[in-house]
Amino acid sequence: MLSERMTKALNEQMNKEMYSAYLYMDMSAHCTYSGLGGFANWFMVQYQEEMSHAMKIYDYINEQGGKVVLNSIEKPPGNFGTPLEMFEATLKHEQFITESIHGLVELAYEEKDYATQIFLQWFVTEQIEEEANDNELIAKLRLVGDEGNGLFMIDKELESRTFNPPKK
Ligand code: OFO
Repeated sequence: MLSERMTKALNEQMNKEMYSAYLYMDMSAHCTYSGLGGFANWFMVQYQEEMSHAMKIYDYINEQGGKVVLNSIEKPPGNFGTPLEMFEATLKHEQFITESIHGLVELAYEEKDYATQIFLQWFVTEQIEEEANDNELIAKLRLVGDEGNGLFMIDKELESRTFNPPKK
């Protein structure tokens, strides 16, 4: 059973995950428009991942007998700049999400909510991966700079990313 405070916090986190999905969907559109199909694919897979994160929380609130509350989703900023700037913005956003997840874990400890503590472990691990992926791409993009060939090669590499739905 979830406390009122925990239900509210989980609903807020679900909204943040929906915003992440919306943000990456917009970034994907920006990359398609800029002729960067591989980057567009990467961000579209990221969109799918974020939707699955939101749904994981949605299912958990329901399973625990809580009330899912949907709120409006903020508009993404829209002007994304170069691929390097996009990944720097992505990392910054994921660091914000990591902090938010850690805040939820602290609340679960404070409330002695053992079920939610276990539930959140998946998200703690996932955030390590999310930030590592962004850091790796930032390093590669810094290496190639604005050089067309290098960007083209990274774009090719990102074409192969596929979405693997998380296990229940
Ligand atoms: Fe859901 O991990 Fe990114 O935001």
